[in-house]
Parts: sequence; structure tokens; C-alpha cells
Amino acid sequence: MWRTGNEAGAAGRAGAATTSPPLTRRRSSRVVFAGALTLLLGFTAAGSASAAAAERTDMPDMSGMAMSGTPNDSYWNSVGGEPFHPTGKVRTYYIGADEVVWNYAPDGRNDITDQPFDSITKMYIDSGSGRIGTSYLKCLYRGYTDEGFAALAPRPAQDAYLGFLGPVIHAEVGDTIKVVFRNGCRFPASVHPHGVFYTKANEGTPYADNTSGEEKMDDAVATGGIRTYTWLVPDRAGPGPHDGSSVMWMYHSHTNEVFDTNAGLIGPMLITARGMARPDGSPKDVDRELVTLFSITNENESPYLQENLKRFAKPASSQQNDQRLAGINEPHGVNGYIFGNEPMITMRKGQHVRWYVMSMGSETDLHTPHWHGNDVVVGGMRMDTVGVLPGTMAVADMVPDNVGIWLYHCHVNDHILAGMITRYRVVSDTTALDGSATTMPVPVGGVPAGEGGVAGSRSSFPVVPAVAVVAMALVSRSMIARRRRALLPGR
Ligand SMILES: [Cu+2]
Repeated sequence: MWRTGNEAGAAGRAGAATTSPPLTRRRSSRVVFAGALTLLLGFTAAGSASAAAAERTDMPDMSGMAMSGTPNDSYWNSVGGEPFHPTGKVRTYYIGADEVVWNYAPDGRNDITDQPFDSITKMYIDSGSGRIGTSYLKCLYRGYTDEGFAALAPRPAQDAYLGFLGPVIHAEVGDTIKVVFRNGCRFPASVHPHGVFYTKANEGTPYADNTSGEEKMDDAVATGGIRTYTWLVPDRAGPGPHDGSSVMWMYHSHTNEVFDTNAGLIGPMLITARGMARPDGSPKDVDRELVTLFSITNENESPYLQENLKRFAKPASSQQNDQRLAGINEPHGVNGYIFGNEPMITMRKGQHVRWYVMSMGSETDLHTPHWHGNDVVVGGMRMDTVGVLPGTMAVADMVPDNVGIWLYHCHVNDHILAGMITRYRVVSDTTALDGSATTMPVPVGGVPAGEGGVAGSRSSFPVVPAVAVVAMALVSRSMIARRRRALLPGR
């Protein structure tokens, strides 16, 4: 079941509609149970509620939203969540938006086939007139160690696969998140969160909302400016009734939402249930958290388009000659990598693995991430493919039992062709993960400053080209021919 920032309820209902008999039964038994519980614990609960009231901050009193005396109380209480009980913990993240050159295919070859790019894949990666190729000037969120913004926060080698995503923000229900944001982009930008509780002064979005003064200062941080965003993490930002111990939200710039996110300003935020978090905020019952963004980055709608055409198109041009054609300057990436160029995602057999999956973009960004080799559970249901739409997030839990290197790819045919394919590797429970799993260098803060993106060596483990062949065979010859006609000039 996928989750949306603004429409979690609607998505929940959509999910329920597909499985209505079992959910109805479950709901009925919940109602009976809740009724009994209400009778037994009514007085105790009333006592806790008044104690809780003393702890409240400026959060709205959500407890008042629950109607008393109806058997649906527990359901609506779970929708609204408990009032905000602060843990007292403030988690501060220093995030800079920095201009960097990002290479979507730093290995310069197709790592899925273990071959050089062929004539079809070249249509997506070659530079040319109006075609920028695989390297682009972008503006990305990067983690820093403190408010001096002098030192990038290190990103562990096993998280190199995160690519161009911003730092992973972790928090536990009851925590307060502070993001100290420095804007190093040449355009105004912000940090807008999904899911958590924010006031008008911490939303990061300009629109006619009857605010002024301080409540407008968060909407757009000027180039070189610094702004601190403060977000609370109430119950309703944490796991719902059918979630596991943690949920995913995203954060992204929303000053000019389309251009900002195409520039690369997006990152993940993971919220763990109260009492379930390790000191770093990650869920205690999960061994490996993995975050993947499936997105067609529309570099034709990036604020750096003209600059990129001048710097990287060959010959340099200020024209977007054929940019209207499908796939041109539109890398179909996973975390900003195409054709398997992502550093290997690694895990150990038998681990509790939680995949957080999200999509961003336009109407072509309907993605169906599919795991080879192992299955997942999403919203209580067994799957090996999960659907995500632009701006939505999904959580998929896996206990891998199948050792090997496996494809992890979007199952949309056009997206397979364009390289929205990566791999993950399951090692035996006795194999060391670090070092053997990937030889990628540690990209400090996710992206090295300056030119080139992450230039990594490829995995030394055998690849099965047949898998890619089968994937290609999914697409008919006529479809390939049609695309070729569309892409090649003069045909
Ligand atoms: Cu897709």
C-alpha cells in the first residue's frame, strides 16, 4: 500500500478497496475488541489524557477530535494519533544545497549487461546537438557536520548507493527535527517536509496562505542564505495501524517545486514508532534500511538547462533541438543512476531489511519497482513488485533467503529500455558486507564536490547478461523500432 504526503488516508482507502473482504473482517473484530477495551480502560485512559495535556506544546489538541461513545473510537484515535508527547530529543541536521556536476552513468558502460553501451542505450546517454548526455550541473542537498558548513558529513560506504539523494533524516515519534539549511544554489530554494507537523513558518512553500512577515521567510531562502526549519514528530507522522515500526516521508525544495526537484533537491525522512528507535533514530527491529527513488529527472525542466546545453551538449548549443523527444535529457534513474551504475545495494541473508521506495516527477513517473530473487511484504500483503506514483512513498519489508546478485528494476517497459535498472546483492550470513560487496569509494556527503559525480569501479562479481536479454525481450521489436524512428533525426 503506498503512502502519499497529503493523501495518506485516500491511499489507504484505495488499498483497502482491493482487499475489502479481509479488511472488513479485521475491522469488525477490531471494533468489538476496541469496544471491550473502552469499557475496561475508560477511566484509565481519561487519566492518561489529562496527564498528556500537561505535556502538550503548541500542537493542536487532536484528542478533542475523537467523538466519545461510538464504537469507532479506536479507529479515529488511530487516524488522529495521540497528542504530541515530546521525548525531549531534538535531532538537528545541517543540510546544504550545493551545486555539483552529477554523472548518471559514472562507469561509462552498461553495468547490467557488463558491456559497453549498445546502439539502443546510446540513444539515452550520448551527448549531441541539444542532448546533454549523462553529466549535468545540479543542486543537491548534502549533509554537513555543523553550522559552519565547512565539513561534509561522511556517508558510510554501504550507503553509497543513495546517490544524489539528500541525507537520510531519522527521528522517533515525539522528537523534534531541526534542519539548518544553507542555500548554495544560484536560485532561491527551501526545505519542505512531508508527513511531519510544521507551522506556516516552517513549511517551505510560497503561496497565497494569508501569512506575512516571519511566516513567509521559510518560503524561499536566497542564495547564500541560512534558515532553520523546525518540525515536530507527532503520532500521526509515525506508523499507522497497518504499518511496521517505521514509515517514510520525503523532503524537497518547494520554492519552485518542479524546477527545484528536477535540479535534484530531494531527500528521505524516516520516522520510527515511539519506543522502537535506536539512538540514531532507526528502528530497533530492522537490520538494514534502504532508500530508493525511482524518477525520470526532467533535465529539460531544470534551472540549469541552458548552462548544461552549453557545457555538455556536443556541439554546445543553446537550443533544445530535439528535447521534446522521449528520453532526451531525461535520465530514468534509481537514486540518480542509470543502467546499473548505482553502487551495489548490499544486505545479508536472513536480515530484517526494510526498503523505502519513492517516486517523483510527472505523469511518466508511474514506477513499479520489482525485486528479483526475493519477496517483500507491503502493507501486510506479499508482493515482489510495488507501485509508486509521483510524490508517493511505499515501505516494503524483506527477509532475504536467496544469496546472489539480483536485478531491482522498474517494470515499466519504456523505463527498462531507458535504464531504470539496478541491482542488489544478498551475501551469506557469514560473509562480510563491507569491502567485499562493493569497491565503490566513499562519496563524502553523497556526492563529491566538483566535477564528475561518483566514478566507481564495477562490481567484481559475475553478472548474468541473460537477465538483461530477457528484460529487453519483454519489449517488442516494433516498440524498439518505433522509438528508434522517433529518436533518430531525419527518419
Ligand atoms: Cu518506471
